[in-house]
Amino acid sequence: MNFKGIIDSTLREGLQFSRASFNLQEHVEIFGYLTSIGVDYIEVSNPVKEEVAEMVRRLVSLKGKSRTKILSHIRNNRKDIEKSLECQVDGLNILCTADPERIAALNLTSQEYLKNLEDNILLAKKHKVETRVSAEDLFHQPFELILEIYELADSLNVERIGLPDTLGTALPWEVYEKISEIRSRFKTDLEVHFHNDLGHSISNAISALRAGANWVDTSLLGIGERTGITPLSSLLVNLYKINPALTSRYNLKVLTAAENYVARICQMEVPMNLMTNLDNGFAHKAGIHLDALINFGPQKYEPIPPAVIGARRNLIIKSLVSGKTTEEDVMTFMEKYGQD
Ligand code: HCA
Ligand code: CU
Repeated sequence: MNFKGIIDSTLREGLQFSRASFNLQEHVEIFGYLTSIGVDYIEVSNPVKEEVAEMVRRLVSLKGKSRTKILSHIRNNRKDIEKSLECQVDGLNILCTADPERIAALNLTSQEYLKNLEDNILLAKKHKVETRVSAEDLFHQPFELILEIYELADSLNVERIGLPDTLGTALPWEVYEKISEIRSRFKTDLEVHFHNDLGHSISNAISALRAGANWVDTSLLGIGERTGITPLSSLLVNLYKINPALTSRYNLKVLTAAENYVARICQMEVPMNLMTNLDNGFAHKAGIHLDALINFGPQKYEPIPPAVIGARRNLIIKSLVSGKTTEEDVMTFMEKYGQD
């Protein structure tokens, strides 16, 4: 596995979530959580819109000494690049299309579209900003044209090539095969982006890493267009379980507070399938589970201690399914283990 880091898109993909509309203050708070977790890149929306540019300039001014870099997510479009440069972002995440209908709708031939891309990458390079080029809907659009986009980007030495499963329909083994094939063709770093429509956004990210991808796009809670993308907490917990050294530069303890904050401002619950959900992430209810926990220790029914991600246990007694565990048992257990 050659995992190099995380590109968090809560402030771009996340803003496309139906319930999200972060104001300036909320942008700043989310930015604070992400930099304290220590994600490598933060992707922001396209500053070609002046209201977005204002937020981006503010985040750039707050960046200070944090090692997190800011990337603007833009189209294959000169104006978007010029506006991003004005905002002094560290890099550009250029999203391209290989869809013949979309290119025709721009009144361009695919050769003209590629020529524009070449000019745009060269403009970015001239200003010494990092550049990533991705092709929307990798799993459905014509692969020959996608490869032409990647080959051009690769020949101009972009920092990363982006591989998005835009519709969220790829299965983990298809991801493994496709990423392996693209890995064998290019030396450039590969960035992957998985939507969750069929529920595979986490497994697909892990499969892609196993196949040689280097960078993963995430968002807090996984929020994004439709069912969203790979949740930051889930990706980090997976990497921690694979090998704690993979996550040693991140502060996982902030994950629970960060995801609960985003849930609050989106006026929603943390989804029950995330470990950062304080009600159920580390809840223990069945008599058999409670007995084992109390007699043998929490590792009997916990994949990681809650303290790792700043979460907490919830031991539920006196329910229809619980056995004879008493309040005293729970207190003794909590005194012994805390959240570790
Ligand atoms: C979208 C675009 C995108 C872009 C991903 C990328 C996708 O549909 O809003 O820049 O690589 O899922 O294709 O998020
Ligand atoms: Cu997306």
